[in-house]
Amino acid sequence: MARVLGSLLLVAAAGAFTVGATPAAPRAAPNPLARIVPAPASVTPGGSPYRITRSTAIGVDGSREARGVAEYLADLLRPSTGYRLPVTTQRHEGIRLRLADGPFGAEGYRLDSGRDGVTITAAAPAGLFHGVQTLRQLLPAAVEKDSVQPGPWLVAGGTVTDRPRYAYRGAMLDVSRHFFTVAQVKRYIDQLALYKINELHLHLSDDQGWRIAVDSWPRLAAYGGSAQVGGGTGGHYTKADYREIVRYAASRYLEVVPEIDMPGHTNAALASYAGLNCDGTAPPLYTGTDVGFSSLCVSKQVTYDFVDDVIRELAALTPGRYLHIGGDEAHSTSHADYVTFMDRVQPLVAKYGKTVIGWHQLTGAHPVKGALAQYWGLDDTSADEKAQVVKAAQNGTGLILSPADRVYLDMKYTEDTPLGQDWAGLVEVKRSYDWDPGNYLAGAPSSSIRGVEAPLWTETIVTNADIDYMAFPRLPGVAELGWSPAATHDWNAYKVRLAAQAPRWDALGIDYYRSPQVPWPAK
Ligand code: NGO
Repeated sequence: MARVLGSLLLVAAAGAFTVGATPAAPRAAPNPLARIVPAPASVTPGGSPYRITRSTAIGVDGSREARGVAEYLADLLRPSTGYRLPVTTQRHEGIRLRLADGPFGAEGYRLDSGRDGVTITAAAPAGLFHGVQTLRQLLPAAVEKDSVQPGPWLVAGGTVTDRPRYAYRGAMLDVSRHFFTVAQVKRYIDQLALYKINELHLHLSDDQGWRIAVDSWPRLAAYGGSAQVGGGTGGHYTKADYREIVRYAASRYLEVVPEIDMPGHTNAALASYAGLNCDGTAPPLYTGTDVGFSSLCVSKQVTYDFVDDVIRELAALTPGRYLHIGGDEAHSTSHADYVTFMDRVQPLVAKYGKTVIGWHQLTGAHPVKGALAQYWGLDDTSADEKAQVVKAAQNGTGLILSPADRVYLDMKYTEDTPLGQDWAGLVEVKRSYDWDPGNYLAGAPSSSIRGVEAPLWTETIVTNADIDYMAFPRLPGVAELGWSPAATHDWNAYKVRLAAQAPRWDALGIDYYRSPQVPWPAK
């Protein structure tokens, strides 16, 4: 009795719950509005919670997009609630998704929750989708399970008004060092969507493997894709596979950014076509993890015919705006050749209607107008190198920040981490979160900072469990750096919100690193 009273008091103290029509149901305080990751721009708790019940429907206006988001939400909620949750355009008690003019931008939303329902309002479908991710986190973690759970399914009362700090919030998966299937990529996409990440960068080629079918150069995938680190069988995406990844990502409001890394990191291509080599001799396939030993032949015309074909075919598969051309660690290309190569290749990206992204070494050449550079240096990268990047930013090059000693998800957490590398240092959860993209590169105009991206290089990463362990719990922190206003940044508050995500990961089957820096709930 004391316990029942205690929990009722707790619920009453949370200002959250009126004893309702079904007294037999277990009482629980709903997740507080202030527990969301990434932290919303503004949260005003208050009023009664909404309870999803057997009679809840999901109301939408007439648009196809709102209906699509509503169906996605219904698919999320049906297995664990066991409710029918029809999607309807009729007025109905329950959850409503509304597209309406308002100060929401391309991705923002407002979520209003009270006794009679939850309404998500946005100016664009992506905003509705992100609002749905917030609603998801307001529900108990058990909502993520794929079998019927007891509930109750309470959503705390109040209002969340939210929009992202940065338009570019990315995650990269290196599918070259180890190949990951379409199903594995989809699984990662679903994890990214939960944290409102909106860019999926796929590192599709490197020394160890070429992973995308190119009809005009079929040996790239057929032969160049047949290896991976450690000598496994590799693999590649057919065009249909790749379209399916793009379609699935789009259904989660992620844009796919394909990368063909050039002129270095090209052994898989050089092994597939002898003619691409300056000496006309194809090297063997490579299954090690060294970098910097390969280069396309800058002086041969066939190199540019090859790049033109690859970019044309890849651009045709890409509804997104960007095409990433790599450009890192071209240690086997002279500086003059590097500049010549980039001067010839960047216009090919524009020729096929796409915008260039390159690793930040591109700023040592002549980044074309509109190009973005992805910074992957360290806190202690030389002042000269940082100055080169900052100067490009001052001249209009946009920046995506991926500092390797902060957000490389392949870095070990501690010396004892079984997976990963440590060339950039050890990156515990606090270190990964505790920096500000807005003032990271002194002198870079704030308008040049387009966002952040967390790369997951896969020299040591093979399975879903490996991905989970390296991405969680660091990935949500990078997502928060990209989404949340700088004013919300506070490690001590963040670590509590982060800890509260753990039951959700358990329910989703995500196998995370239990960092001692985070006050995890007992298992
Ligand atoms: C570097 C290198 C990659 C490695 C990665 C491993 C960049 C941009 N180039 O990052 O080839 O896989 O480190 O951490």
